[in-house]
Amino acid sequence: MAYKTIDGHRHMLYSIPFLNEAQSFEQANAFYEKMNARRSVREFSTKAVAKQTIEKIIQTASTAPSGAHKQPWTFCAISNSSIKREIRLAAEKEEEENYNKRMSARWKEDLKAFGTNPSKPFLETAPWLIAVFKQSFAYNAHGQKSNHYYVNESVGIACGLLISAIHHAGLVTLTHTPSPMNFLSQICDRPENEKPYLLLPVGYPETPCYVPDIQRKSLSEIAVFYE
Ligand code: IYR
Repeated sequence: MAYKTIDGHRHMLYSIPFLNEAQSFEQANAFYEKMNARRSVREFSTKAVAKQTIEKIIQTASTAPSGAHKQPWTFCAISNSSIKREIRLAAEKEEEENYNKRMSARWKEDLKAFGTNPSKPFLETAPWLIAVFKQSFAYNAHGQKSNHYYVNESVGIACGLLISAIHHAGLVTLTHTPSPMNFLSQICDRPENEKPYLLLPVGYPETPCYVPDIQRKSLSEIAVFYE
């Protein structure tokens, strides 16, 4: 029996390939090794990335679980150079304000290891920018307002999958949050139920490419086991 009905709604039979303990550890370890090699990158090559690759990466992000399966996200993928330039100029304008006025001395001190500053050339050099929008609510086919739930959690999870998919495709990205980023709503012409969430340049790393020499926390620093 492939289906059963619960409260009038169809549920379908589901299974995943069984992995024994050794196979499961092997896969867990291999994926860790893969993901541990991911780094946030700020130096992008101008080398093109095929639109179909970006499409698949976005489809992967949209496999994320979401509150009541509302999938409260919109991914705007931009390769158009004049739109990228417009985004760069607007982001740099906000970042100038941030670095010179809004950010505390301690915050700027915390960022020194990353060598960041208001200049964001990667917003033009990267072949693609993905602007992620969260949908606070939606309108259904009848024009009625439909609620969305756990929007930040849902879109955050989708962005995690997006970043993993980018890495898996041999590409790099940066979780960029120019702040405030309302300018993205205007430039991408998004409706009022959508708010900008993250801006991710996507492409190949520049060669050579340098990243900060930083360490990840150890397992004992991040996990507590209750056995
Ligand atoms: N948005 C600024 C500042 C910045 C803030 C944090 I927290 C970072 O981890 C990195 C940068 C910028 O993009 O430069």
